[in-house]
Amino acid sequence: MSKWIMFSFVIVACLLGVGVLFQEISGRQAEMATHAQAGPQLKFIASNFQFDQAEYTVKAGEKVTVSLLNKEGLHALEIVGLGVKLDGTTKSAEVTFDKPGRYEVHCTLPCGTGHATMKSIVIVA
Ligand SMILES: [Cu+2]
Repeated sequence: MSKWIMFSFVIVACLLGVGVLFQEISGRQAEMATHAQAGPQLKFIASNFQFDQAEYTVKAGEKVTVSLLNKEGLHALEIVGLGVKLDGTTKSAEVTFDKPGRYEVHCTLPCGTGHATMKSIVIVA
């Protein structure tokens, strides 16, 4: 009988060990993913019916990761004149903004009553 108890303890200890190992591995992977995303970011957070900022500024000539996060509702965007389009399928893009200027950003997915006025500006300086 005590053999079985010992055996059970060994099995439980092994499972705990494996669990801790996996937790460490997934933690490290999350950390690596964060590092891979380093660099200039241009993040649009969309809700009904606006983007989180009225103006976004990026440096001219710098490679930027542009991304869209729908916090509320379903939205897509276009940076007019730069050919940048993001939606539910393409959630991020690497873009180098070459020409300084002001570019309009608007929602390209009919999302509801405030859709027509869902706009923002990207300033490339
Ligand atoms: Cu919209």
